[in-house]
Amino acid sequence: MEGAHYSPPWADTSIIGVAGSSGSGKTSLAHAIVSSLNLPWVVILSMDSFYKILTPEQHALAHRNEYDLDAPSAIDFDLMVERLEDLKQGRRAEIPIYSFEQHQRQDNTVSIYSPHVLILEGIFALFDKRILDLLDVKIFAEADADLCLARRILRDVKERGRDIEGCIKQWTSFVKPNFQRHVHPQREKADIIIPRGIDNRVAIDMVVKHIQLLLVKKSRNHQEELKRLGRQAEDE
Ligand code: UZR
Ligand code: MG
Repeated sequence: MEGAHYSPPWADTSIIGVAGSSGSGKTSLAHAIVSSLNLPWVVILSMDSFYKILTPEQHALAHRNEYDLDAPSAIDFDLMVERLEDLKQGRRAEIPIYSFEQHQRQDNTVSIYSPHVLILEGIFALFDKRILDLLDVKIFAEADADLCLARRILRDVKERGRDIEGCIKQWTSFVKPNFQRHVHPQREKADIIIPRGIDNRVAIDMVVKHIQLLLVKKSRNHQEELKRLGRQAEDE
């Protein structure tokens, strides 16, 4: 794509969805795509931002690892669709910030304004029909369950303030059954299934090439549209 002239079609953010099991390497994959894309205006949006606000009772359960945060019902899809539609149409979107230690949304938000590319990653990135319609590329990250569990334990203990017993309890009561019921079926919706996460350079390069092509096409259409509008203005 070298040498291709690129003028940003501001009102048409390209959205890439990355779904897959907890611990399958979605976040790392998203980072690998961003660094290979090497564009100035790419944003990773984690679906964690859209966990619903819990009631005090639900909150107490969550702290005992007894609240199901792995079911689609835990996610505020309406808010997510609203914010993604805003971004897709070039409007600024306020994104909630979520704390895993506290199991809740923070008071502050972060603003995202019309990136060229947005990578949406989360266990249910390919779940809601309205979101699927907004996605330009649909990816499912695949990894063996033992690997996912091992990664999840290490991460949750180190970064999310959990203990090993709690992690395993959550895995067997919520993560695994929900994976089988709701996460794995999203494979059917994917354009590409990526095994071995960031070790899979071929898959990452293919995704990156595809996104670059997409941007060039959008840029050309945008320039043609500008020319057409210019001619129309002259005729009037
Ligand atoms: P990834 N999650 C929490 O641990 N705490 C919360 O307050 C909200 C979500 C977990 C959720 C899910 N499960 O398995 C995981 N629980 O975040 C998804 N409990 O994030 O795909 O990065 O693993
Ligand atoms: Mg993650």
